[in-house]
Amino acid sequence: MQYATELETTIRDMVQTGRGILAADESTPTIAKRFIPIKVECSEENRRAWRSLLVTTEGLGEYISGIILFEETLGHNSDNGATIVETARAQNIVAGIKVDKGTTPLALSAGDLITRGLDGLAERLRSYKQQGARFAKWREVYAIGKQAPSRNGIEANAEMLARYAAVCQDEGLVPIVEPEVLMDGDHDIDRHAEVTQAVQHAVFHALQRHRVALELMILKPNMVLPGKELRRAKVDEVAAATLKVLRRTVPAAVPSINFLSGGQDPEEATANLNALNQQAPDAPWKLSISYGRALQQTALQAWLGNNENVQTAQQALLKRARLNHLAMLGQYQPSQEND
Ligand code: 5MM
Repeated sequence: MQYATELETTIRDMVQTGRGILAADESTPTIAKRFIPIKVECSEENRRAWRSLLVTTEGLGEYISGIILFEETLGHNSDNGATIVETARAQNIVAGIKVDKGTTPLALSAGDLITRGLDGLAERLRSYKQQGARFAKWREVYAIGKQAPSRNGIEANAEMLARYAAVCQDEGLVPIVEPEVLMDGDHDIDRHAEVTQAVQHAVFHALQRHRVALELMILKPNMVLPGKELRRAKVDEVAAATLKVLRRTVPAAVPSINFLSGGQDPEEATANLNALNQQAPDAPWKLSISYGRALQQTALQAWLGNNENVQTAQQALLKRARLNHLAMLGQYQPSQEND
């Protein structure tokens, strides 16, 4: 592989004990949704200001090793005048880029989605790399229904993730592979486990078929949870169900599993990660984060689009990053929320 050394360096910089990834790659419609509750207009300047606030948080690099950005942000400067990418780098945070172009229904496969964006991907990656991106991220989404996802949906999505990952490694960017089985609905935890297992199984088959080097990628999966409409499961139950699926499907060659938060409350996402690390201190992979909402939510609520609130919002972000750092070490306690 042409860029093996470069990929190894990026993995080494990103996969570190006690540090995780901040997902700040919301597309414009998604960040607009995040701004609605705080009544902030989704203008380009507000999006820039928000991402600037995140990367200029002093001390963030102690707990965060990577940040996923949206395409537009690669061209933005932070408030200190440097690019967002350079500002992250100054904190020892590697910048990466979401390269998928969102989901669309999978034709003739009711209930299944498929993600777009493979056409021209290699050319786009070359240009993102010139702008400082060292890793990429692609998400496939699986909604649970009576018949969904179908076998066809699972295979088609796995193929997309593997083709994307192969192109990334061929261009020297570490791929984050994100198959997200949604927690929307009233399915129980066993059904979520069953689907997550089938999805991961197919993803790793496809990755091997496409010769993706498992040592040079990061997996970003969902935790195994009951549907949102049911009661919240106990942390030990979530950790046990999640580990069972991961042990059955994820080869030990994968260096790190960085969970998405998927709509969990920030405290719930931290507590579940902590239980995972407590139950599997000797897991072959790091068990870390690539949280979006669970890292940003409290900071957004503190910011409210007001410059005067920047420092308070940064403290809120730093607090969540620090508590998740403790959870990566299995040392988090809910009482630390009050520190
Ligand atoms: C599942 O979403 C990813 C992780 O975020 P959460 O921890 O909030 O679940 C996130 O990286 C997502 O892929 C991006 O926000 C992009 O989402 P859209 O919907 O804009 O493609």
